[in-house]
Amino acid sequence: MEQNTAPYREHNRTSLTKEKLKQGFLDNLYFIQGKFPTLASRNDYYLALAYTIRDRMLHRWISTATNYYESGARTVCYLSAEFLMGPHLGNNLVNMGIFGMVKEVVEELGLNFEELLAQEEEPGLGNGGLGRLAACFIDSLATLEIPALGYGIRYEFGIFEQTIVDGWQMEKTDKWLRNGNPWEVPRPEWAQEVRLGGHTEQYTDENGRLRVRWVPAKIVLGIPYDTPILGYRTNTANTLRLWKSEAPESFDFEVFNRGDYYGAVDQKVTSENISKVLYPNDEQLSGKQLRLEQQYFFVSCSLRDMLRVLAIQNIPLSRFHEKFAVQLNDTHPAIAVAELMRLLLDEYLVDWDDAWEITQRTFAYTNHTLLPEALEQWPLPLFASVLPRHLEIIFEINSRFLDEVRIKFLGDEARLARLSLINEGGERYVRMAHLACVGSHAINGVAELHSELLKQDVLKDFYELWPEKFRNKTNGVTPRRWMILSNPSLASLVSDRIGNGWVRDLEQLRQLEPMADDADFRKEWWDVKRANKVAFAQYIFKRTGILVDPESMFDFQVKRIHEYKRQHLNVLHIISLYRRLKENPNLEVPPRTFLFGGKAAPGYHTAKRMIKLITSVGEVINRDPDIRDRIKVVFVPNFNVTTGQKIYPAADLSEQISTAGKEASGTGNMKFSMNGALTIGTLDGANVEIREEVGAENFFLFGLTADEVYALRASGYHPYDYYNTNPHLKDVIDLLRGGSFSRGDADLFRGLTDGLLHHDPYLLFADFQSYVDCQEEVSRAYLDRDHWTRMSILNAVRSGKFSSDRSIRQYCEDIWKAEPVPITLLGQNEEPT
Ligand code: GL2
Repeated sequence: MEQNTAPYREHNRTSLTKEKLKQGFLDNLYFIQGKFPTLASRNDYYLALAYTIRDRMLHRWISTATNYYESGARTVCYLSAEFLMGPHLGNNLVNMGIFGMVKEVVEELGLNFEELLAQEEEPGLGNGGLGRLAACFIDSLATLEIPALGYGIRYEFGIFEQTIVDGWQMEKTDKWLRNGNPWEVPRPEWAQEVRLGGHTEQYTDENGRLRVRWVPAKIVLGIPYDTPILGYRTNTANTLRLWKSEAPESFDFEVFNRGDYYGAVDQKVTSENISKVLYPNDEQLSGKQLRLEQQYFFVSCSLRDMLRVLAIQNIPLSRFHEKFAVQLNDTHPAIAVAELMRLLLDEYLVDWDDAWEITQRTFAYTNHTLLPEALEQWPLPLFASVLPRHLEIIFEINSRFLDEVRIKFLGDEARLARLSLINEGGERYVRMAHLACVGSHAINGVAELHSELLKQDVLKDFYELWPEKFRNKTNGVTPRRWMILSNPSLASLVSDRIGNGWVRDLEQLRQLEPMADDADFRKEWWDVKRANKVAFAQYIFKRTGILVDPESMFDFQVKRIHEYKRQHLNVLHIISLYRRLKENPNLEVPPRTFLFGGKAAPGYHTAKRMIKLITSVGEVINRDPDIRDRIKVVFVPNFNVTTGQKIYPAADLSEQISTAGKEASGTGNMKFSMNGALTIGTLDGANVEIREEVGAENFFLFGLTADEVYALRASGYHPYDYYNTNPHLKDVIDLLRGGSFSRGDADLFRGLTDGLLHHDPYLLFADFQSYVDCQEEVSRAYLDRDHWTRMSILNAVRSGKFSSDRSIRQYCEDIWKAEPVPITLLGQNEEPT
């Protein structure tokens, strides 16, 4: 049906005048929420506003889909088990360029705009950096007008909500959908069937060829829920497509008709379980069957969805890899390699060699971690019980692959064992990283150092086999959410001087470099930071009851709680400073507020005790009258995207203190630097590149390098020797061991201190003195406000490299070969009627 779309432009639901926005808002309150103002709740108002904005996004969304359909453009598919989106409303307003106008509209209606923004439950469908990276990437893809889809799982429960009770972390389920989600549109007509379990059978087809049939034990339905993703001030609205699992009705009925009502109900429940909850483990494999089912579930739905699109666009199957560039965000979706092979071989009857060529040309793999405990492996029996056909295919891929290795490295049996897709040492496992490497044409790390270490260590054998597959793509973050939305005062200070071209081209910030020498500008810069700190101090008081002084240096470490990230090294320094202040009240150090935030995986007991350590040390210091508020320690509960938006703009100092060689990249480090915080950090992950960009003189460096860490371990590391020879360190550890921070309970932190004294796998003791010395340098620097502000300005204006737009441009050029497709809005050339 042909349709004139022009009338939609001046409609109550699409027009961007203030009057029409008001009318649209009131209409939505009435017709969607079924309320009038006296009865409406804050949530009703939020939803009415959200729908008013969504209405205005739909024209772009529909136009984008139409343009893509007509151009048949190459499409990037970003497969990720996590998308940590954060609240949509504010971001959509920023990207549409109507934030200010909508704020006015809402206020003219007598409502509190900030309250309505805060009403949105954030979709926390990710654990940390990896999931948030996916969110920044889809923002940049849309902004750069690249045809792209994000594919993932619509978890009913996202990352748990953290509360702190008696200093310990408590977890509450995240019921983010309970008040409705206005941003998603279900598309049941594009549901996909996913098979699980069962066995395989051989049969001979009509041409006499031996084929394999998979007879599954169960089938679940995947229902796509689509969310529009706007580019910044472009017409592009791409799609985030998240799959929800449901029981297929026909299946229910079969069991039901056999009279087994409870069996049918059971099946419904187990089917819905698949997308029920996000596993809250960060860089730790869970080994659970349900997790493998989740991975396969969303991968299978997504690949079938691509095949559906290919069919509608009449593109032959042999050109699958020309139509789609599929990125594997870590190994979570790596089963896609075997699934695409299975679809091509068993369902589309393509020959092995052709299928394999399509597969390899389709996929590219990003590795996100060097931690051995995070590399996914599935026990063979478990794998076989969930995906029997895929295991056969993986064996076949492996046998052909190992033949290739045998020829290249004649007689090198040890290498074959190391490279094999199957880990045969003892219990047998499928190695998902190996499957991803073999099935992809490109493999990348997420920061220069990380990509080098992959080549030298974790993926060394693959590098020696296929050096041409390896590259680096340093991470980035979106300046739309992490500057404009979260730090509007800083953004307008910048735009007042250089216009707003920097929002799409962050390198333009460098034009402000000379302003670092301008005293007036420095004053304005300081005032913005100061106001952000005042706002954050109020927030802290509300959330924790702790009063902090906005004059003090705000020193943040926010990220997942992990031993390798070394929050406890930060605590050791705090204790040593506390000790020195008690001994010498005249010590010349600026007042400092040490702020921590981050979640611990519920089963990671050491991490949970690290939280208790932070809160316990805080409890003692915060009420010690000798300290007179010169230092405070605060644990900010429930660190997530929303709290992050308040934190980065309020930071003076950013703690990036992981053991060198352990943090693949980090992205919080970039958000801090962009917002004018200085970094104290090791030469790890992207810190290395941040220091290169902002200048060594504007970065506080300490600690061993990755090479030194390696050498120290190789020569035998004895943490006890550091304890014995460094009286400051000994003092700190002895205070902890004596119960000074645990109300005399010498056992509370015994596990932590003994672990450090006898093992210290992350080398806290080796780096302790260097860290403490560097912190002294930080304190001295903060006393010189002018100089500090200068460094702060230079950090922000030299952070252009860390825009996710730069990362995405590089992925497009080097890996995806994807080009922008500018969108013409439908009806643009037609007269409104
Ligand atoms: C991580 C890395 O630990 C982190 O350093 C990196 O910045 C992000 C994004 O590339 O990926 N890997 C990982 O498994 N999680 C991360 O945050 N969860």
